[in-house]
Amino acid sequence: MASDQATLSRPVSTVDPFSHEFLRDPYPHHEALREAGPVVWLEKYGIWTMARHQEVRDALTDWQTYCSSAGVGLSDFRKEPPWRPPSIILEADPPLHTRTRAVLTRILSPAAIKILRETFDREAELLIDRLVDRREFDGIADLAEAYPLKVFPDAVGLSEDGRENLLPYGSMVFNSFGPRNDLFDKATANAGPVRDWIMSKCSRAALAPGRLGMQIFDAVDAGELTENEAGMLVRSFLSAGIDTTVYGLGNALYCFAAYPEQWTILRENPALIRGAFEEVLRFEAPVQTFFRTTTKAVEVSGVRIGDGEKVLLFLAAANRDPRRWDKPDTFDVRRRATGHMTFGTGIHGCVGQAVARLETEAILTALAKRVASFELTGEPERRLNNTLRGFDRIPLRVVPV
Ligand code: OVV
Repeated sequence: MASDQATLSRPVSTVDPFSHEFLRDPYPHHEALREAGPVVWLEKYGIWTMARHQEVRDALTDWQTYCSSAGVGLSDFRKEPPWRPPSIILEADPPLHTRTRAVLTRILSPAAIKILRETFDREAELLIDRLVDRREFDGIADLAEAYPLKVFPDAVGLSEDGRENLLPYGSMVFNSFGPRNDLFDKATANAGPVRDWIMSKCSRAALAPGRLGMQIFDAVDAGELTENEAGMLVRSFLSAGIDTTVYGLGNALYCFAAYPEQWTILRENPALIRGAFEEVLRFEAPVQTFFRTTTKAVEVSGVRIGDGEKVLLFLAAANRDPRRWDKPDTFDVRRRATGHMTFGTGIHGCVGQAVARLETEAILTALAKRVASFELTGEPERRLNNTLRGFDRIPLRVVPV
């Protein structure tokens, strides 16, 4: 069994995808992993990885073979205890996933998003007006963090107090998908109080009536969820709904500061804003990776993967696979970028993606009205994370229209 020919000829890499060096500049490593083969053995962790578009997409679509219930990080929930009770949507398979997903799909439906738009647009305009009046600001703290931290918790129905716990919790969640390295240790150093605060906000009593959070509890009254499950789905909102959009907005600002001609194209034709956000997600994916675990032995392009093995899916590498994309390393807002893997695909494809688009379109639309160009007043500083790619600081000056 172990001396199987395909296993002996498997492509191998010694790279550590969670080292600082890799995370700082992943793109040469992505290329090496794509070129090494359709599926590559990572010696350092004893796991498989896929970095080509076709294989990543196929794995995400085949949830029967590539399951989520053993965790979507490196840690195998069948072998070691999870650091928190597993998410009942992200870290679940059908039939549990089907039931919880149906509730969030309804709460985040196009009709529900439409109701949020007016407030999200108004808050974006207020914030951008203030920042343009200031001229100079930090693109991360003052914009990419400030906006989602206002509009999303408001939409969920969270009270104002303690919202400073949301970013530390997100950092914990997304670093925990990687190995127990220095980034994980740093993010979880103050885990107790942050986790306690999060859980205290997940109860019916903590949520404002009528908002997204309480709508989850309405599903309890309708017999779709237990009270405990509803709290766990509110936790999913607070886990997945902030850092992802913070990193996405930050990466958008970075792209338009780095490629000013692309901002000019966008300003001259705001109809391109929707597609431009997809291109940001393709080009600088805020979510770089997720794992799956095999439920049976499977052959992928001539390589045998055994049962119960971890597979690291490189969403961000799929997004720049030259087999799929023309000039993959060029940031081009006119490109048809849909088909990128940043939101995933299949039954676990991002359920909140309409909220992410709503936030980004509101901000980019407000910026397009008031900002002729962005200038960096210093070097952007990266914030390293085992899953997310983005910045700690982007010192900006805007030139008003
Ligand atoms: C997509 C995502 C990321 C992080 C956490 C969760 C979901 C969750 O359901 O807790």
